[in-house]
Amino acid sequence: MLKNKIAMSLIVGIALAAPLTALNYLANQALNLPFLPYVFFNWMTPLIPGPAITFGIDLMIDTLLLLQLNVADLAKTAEQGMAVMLFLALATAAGALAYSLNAPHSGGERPGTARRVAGWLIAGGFALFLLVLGVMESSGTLAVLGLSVLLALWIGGVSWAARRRVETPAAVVGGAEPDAAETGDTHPPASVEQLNRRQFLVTLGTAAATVTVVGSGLGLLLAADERRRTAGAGGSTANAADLPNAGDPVSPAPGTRPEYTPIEDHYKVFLELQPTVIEAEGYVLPITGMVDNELMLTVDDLYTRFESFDQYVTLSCISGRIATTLISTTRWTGISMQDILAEAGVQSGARYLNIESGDGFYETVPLELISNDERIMLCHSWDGAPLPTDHGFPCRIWIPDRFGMKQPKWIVSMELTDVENPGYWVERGWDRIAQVRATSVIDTVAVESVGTRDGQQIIPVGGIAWAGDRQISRVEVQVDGGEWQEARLRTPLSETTWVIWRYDWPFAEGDRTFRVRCFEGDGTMQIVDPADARPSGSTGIHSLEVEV
Ligand SMILES: Nc1nc2c(c(=O)[nH]1)N[C@H]1C(S)=C(S)[C@@H](COP(=O)(O)O)O[C@H]1N2
Ligand SMILES: [Mo]
Repeated sequence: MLKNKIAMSLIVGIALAAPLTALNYLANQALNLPFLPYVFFNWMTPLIPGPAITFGIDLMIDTLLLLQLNVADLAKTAEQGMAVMLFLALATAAGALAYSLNAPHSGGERPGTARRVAGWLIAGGFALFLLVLGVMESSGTLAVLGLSVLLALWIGGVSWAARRRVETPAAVVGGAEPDAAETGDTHPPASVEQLNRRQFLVTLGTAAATVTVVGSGLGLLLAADERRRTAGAGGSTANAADLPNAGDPVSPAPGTRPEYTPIEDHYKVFLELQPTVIEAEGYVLPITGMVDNELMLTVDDLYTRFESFDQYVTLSCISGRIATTLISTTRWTGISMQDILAEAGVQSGARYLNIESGDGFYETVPLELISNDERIMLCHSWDGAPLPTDHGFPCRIWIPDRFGMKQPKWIVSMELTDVENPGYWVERGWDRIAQVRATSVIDTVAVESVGTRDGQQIIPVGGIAWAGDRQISRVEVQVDGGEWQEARLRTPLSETTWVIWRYDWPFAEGDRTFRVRCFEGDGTMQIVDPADARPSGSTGIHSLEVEV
């Protein structure tokens, strides 16, 4: 009987949680209401200790790699899926508890007041908590009203389910029930009870399934439509012929990644489950604290008030493993942080620039770094167009030779201070400086592109090497543990971008293992001892086995 009751409670819980989630998703797509599973997840993740997050992320990446899936593409989707599952589990638990405290005992009598009150406190508390989280995310009238209605419907569902199970047996069985219980003759009420239970389950199941399928189906249609509309925008304007190294004699081996990443393929990393949207209208960037003149920069100011300049930039994520796909190259346009700070007038004693972002991310840049490096820029455009939303509209900072974690996107405020305020990921155990580590990767062993050179048949092998702003002086390739051979280097797009290398391998058939290593501008070899990404970025040699 107890098992029965637990099963019934769980069924009721999930039958209410699923339509709640589906309707919320539809309202999110149609009316821009906050999507509670994401809101909850975003609220929860900063509270989790750093090592636990890293463990979770590692587990996810391992799983994706094991399934041979593209980590850069799928990590966010997997995380979103987890957020929805977690929310479904929580809402099911809350609904099941509230229901079981309110539903009739096996004999049909109502539970005592204390139990019922506890049930309503759980349901009401859960709904109120979600409402508060939702309103913190978006406090518009529509959002408040919409979420209230959704959550009220959910509470109504719990109440309906509990009452139906109380009233129906009484109505059908009438006054006979106590007698039956007394004489121990439970047979007739039990079969009525069974019928009643079946009907209840059918009604509940049909209603839940219908709302869930229709709600999530419509929501997914709207989402697909939105993707189609936004996909048309943007697109790379860069033409290979316009790139600064056009005509370089070293051409990439076939299968090497594009030297200039199309914007739509640029890797993306952000804390929350969805990118932060900042509207241009009404946006101001306050630059405050230890300055003589506080500045309030509008989006227009970003484009026109200072002189803009271009830099080709390779950006990478510190959490990537050897040969990570979390690395890309494009053209950044922005204004020098030195110019901005000159206009603000830095007061003596100021030592740090604290930056805050629209998604709650934060970082600190030492002012000394800025005054020594005019390349540090407040970037407003990529590839000749305003920064895409996903990549930080309206502005983000660029700091040469640092991993992405030091470089906030969606900047909403800057404050000059004399106290260091460790950044978001620094506080979670990652490197305080996060200087780029030299890395080299084999993209291709182009077995389909056999050629001849000096009478010898060759197979082009190629890839990238990168060392932040420290440049690459040499790349070497090794086959099956033989001598290290020097590859040819293509002139990079800038001193801070990756270098495309190519090695024309005099081939010999068989299963071959290729390894690559690079040397920095001053001759320092990349670190070849393998190390995990955490805390300072992964090191080690990339190797690739190929059947030739
Ligand atoms: N506001 C904000 N800025 C951020 C992040 C973030 O989550 N929020 N992630 C950082 C990290 S870890 C990386 S690797 C880069 C990624 O930039 P991209 O998504 O444009 O490639 O942004 C950095 N700046
Ligand atoms: Mo990152």
